[in-house]
Amino acid sequence: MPTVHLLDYVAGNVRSLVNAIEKVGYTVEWVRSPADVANAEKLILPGVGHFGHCLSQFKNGGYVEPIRAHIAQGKPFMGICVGLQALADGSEESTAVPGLGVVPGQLKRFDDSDKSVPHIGWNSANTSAKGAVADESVYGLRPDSKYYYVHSYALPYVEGQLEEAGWTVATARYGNEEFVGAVAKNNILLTQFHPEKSGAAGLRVLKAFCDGQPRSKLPETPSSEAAREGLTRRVIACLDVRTNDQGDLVVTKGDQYDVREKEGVSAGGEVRNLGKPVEMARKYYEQGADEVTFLNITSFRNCPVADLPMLEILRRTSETVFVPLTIGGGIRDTVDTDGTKVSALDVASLYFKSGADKVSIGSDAVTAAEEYEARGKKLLGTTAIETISAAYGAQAVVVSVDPKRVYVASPDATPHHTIETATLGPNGEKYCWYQCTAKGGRELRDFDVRQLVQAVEAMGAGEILLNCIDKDGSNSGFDLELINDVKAAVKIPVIASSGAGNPAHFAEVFERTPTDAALGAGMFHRGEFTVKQVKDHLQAEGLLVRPFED
Ligand code: 1PR
Repeated sequence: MPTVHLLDYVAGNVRSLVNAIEKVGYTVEWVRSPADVANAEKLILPGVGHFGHCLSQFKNGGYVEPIRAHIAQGKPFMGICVGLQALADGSEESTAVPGLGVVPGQLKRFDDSDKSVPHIGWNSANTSAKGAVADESVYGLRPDSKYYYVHSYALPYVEGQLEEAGWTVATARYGNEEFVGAVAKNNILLTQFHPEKSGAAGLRVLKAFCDGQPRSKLPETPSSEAAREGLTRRVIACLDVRTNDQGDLVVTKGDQYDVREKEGVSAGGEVRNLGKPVEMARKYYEQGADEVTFLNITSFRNCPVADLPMLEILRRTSETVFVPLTIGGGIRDTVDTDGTKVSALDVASLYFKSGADKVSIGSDAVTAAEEYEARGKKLLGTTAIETISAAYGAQAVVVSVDPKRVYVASPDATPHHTIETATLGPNGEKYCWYQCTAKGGRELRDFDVRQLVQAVEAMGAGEILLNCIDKDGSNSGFDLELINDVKAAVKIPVIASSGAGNPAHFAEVFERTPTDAALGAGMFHRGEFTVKQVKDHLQAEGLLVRPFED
């Protein structure tokens, strides 16, 4: 198989990129020293995390001049995400560190006064009238395709500026900000999105780069509706995984977190077995899931470092599933079976190396947030959230929240933040607060959800996975009051979870709350609805979704 060289200078999930390159028919050779760059014909520079950190590593490693030489010789070069940003003049994220100045422009942070930051999800990379010929596809990009982005800083699009310098530009729109999704010129292709995480649309871009096919004909000119720009409504399939009584890792699903059968042939307390994790993840990918999340729900009973089956599940899933993968369960400082201390960062690194794009932290986040509050909101820099966020970027750290409603007669009855609720309590109470729990709902804490989400946002979490124990497995729709309350408290994206029972529930949560994504589990696992049916319904309601491409 022909080869592509990949520069190995940053942390992050390069496994998915390797898998995607192999999927399009190439093998990867690693560039592990500046001297290796000279051997590369086609070179890809991946990048995640902090602009300044990446560039410093890149410069200290002695890569700047070899890369400039590679580009100057006219050899194919592709930069992905921070790999694009590194070639700009500089970034607001790290003003002291200049970029390589190949692409004119300064990266700016998205304005978070009217939208969540980071920008996470599927958006366009539309070349129409931005330097491209009307019916031409640049590196396989199509105006009606969507690509996976995850970043807080972007190159603002200024009409005509890059085009005048000879670049073809593909743009995306987030809120009222138009930014550069990809740029191409001669032998250079730079994408702000992750092609390796963008399903078939992204694989097409990688293939066009690897095949040396910068221009091709668009199969058809899409309608303006199909080419509508903007962040799509993200639909996530979640797989709760645990060992059943026979010792097999299975996908399970609880009602209010109780995963044992209550009726039917396996009644009597067997762990519900809804299928095999890798096969089910693939099925949801093929149905058009925008992301797949695995939660190892009994992690606290075992040491995750020894929990090799979850690592294997990720490795196998990332070979066939080219959308973002999140893994949760047991991300915390721990002690291995041989007594060695293993930091949360090391645990997370193992997962990232195995194909995860994000880790989800549950119980440990509650403890860390309580301690942060008790210290008078001072950051320590040593918590799992902080260390993983510093090394891999905020976008790689999800905090999974497992709250439970506590009803009170009036707000004065508790020191916690309450909401007035339309769903009255058992004694007609009109107010409730949301109590944080840990260890899968087993431990109740004197800490409310607002305290938790604000603390973890300050610590560097990039996203909240907002479950609700009262709603979990109920098929009665999401807890809209909880979601609205949490959205009002933080700037980072929120994933609504728990209670989805049919496609209309997804439309409802997107229409009646500003949630950034919505997650379903049981309704998909039981085969009642497919992800595609949910997305078709959202589209019929006029909501923008990512079209599934084969
Ligand atoms: O605490 O860092 O080890 O992480 C453990 C993780 O496992 C947490 O994210 C926690 O939410 C999860 N977890 C623990 N116990 C259970 C359980 O069910 N017994 N599952 C559990 C939580 C909740 C959602 C679920 C939605 C949607 N699962 O992921 O998929 O509620 O369900 P639905 O659409 O069927 O209503 P740590």
